[in-house]
Amino acid sequence: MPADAIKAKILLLGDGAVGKTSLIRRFVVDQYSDNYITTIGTKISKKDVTLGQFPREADMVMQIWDVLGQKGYGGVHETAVKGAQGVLLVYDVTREDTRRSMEEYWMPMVWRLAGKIPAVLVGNKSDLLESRVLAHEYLYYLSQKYSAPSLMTSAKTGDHVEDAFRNLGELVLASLKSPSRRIALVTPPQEPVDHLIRVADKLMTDFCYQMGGVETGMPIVKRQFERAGVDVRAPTEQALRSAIDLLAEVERDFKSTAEIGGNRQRRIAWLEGTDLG
Ligand code: G3D
Ligand code: MG
Repeated sequence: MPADAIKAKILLLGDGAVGKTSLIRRFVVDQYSDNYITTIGTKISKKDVTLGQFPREADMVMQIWDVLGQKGYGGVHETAVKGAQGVLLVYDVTREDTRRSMEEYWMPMVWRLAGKIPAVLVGNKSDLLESRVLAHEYLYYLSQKYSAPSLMTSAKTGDHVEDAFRNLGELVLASLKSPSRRIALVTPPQEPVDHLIRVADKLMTDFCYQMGGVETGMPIVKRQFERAGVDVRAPTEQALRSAIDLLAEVERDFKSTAEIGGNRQRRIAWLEGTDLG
């Protein structure tokens, strides 16, 4: 990629298990695996693409953010959505609830945090559909409703995966050429979030903040959460307590004893519900 390539932050959002991680794997390394590993926090990949038509092509470095699909992780999601230039909103064409939650949860979240940024709607797992007619009609309806392109993909066969990312790339390119003022929209209030999920969310965002960012912080959080046995879908108090201890252990390499003690105390206070800001 030439040095003047455009850099764009692209984000995938949608419920757990709709295929976000698989779509990124397919697009970035052209592979597919059946092993389902819940994404913890955020993972960032890069892919170079050439967009536009000859002779006016443009190079773009896509920084692709894979974000955990568990609802309630407001801090983690906010960090990911802020500053994003484009979003792939993904649902699973075989699970109606994931389409509803794309419309009722993920889209409003993007609008609230980043305004109306370029978006492409993706109905994934098309290989599992028996009749594609209805699914296509539905996709068309969504596309009209939100004035956004929509595609049916399969990360498994690779069908339309590249199209989805390139489509978004083109939209981002166009929006960078004629920037419009983006107004964050007011969206309906969300359901209250489980206390332990809020704590897990705060631990992730707090640690990443202390480490100077998601790229450095999140891989560490992920490792320690795994060691502590934290299930991000339903974290237990005990697992979070042990994650707090493990994070403190990591901090021993580069923080003062006083700082580590302070961090630990603050995190325990969140867990015990005495202070959740
Ligand atoms: P997520 O990152 O959105 O949570 P994943 O989703 O990419 O981890 O995928 C969740 C499950 O759906 C995985 O299967 C994965 O293999 C499967 N999957 C993803 N995309 C497709 C697709 O296009 N077609 C089919 N048939 N399956 C897909 P398991 O079985 O491990 O749950
Ligand atoms: Mg995932």
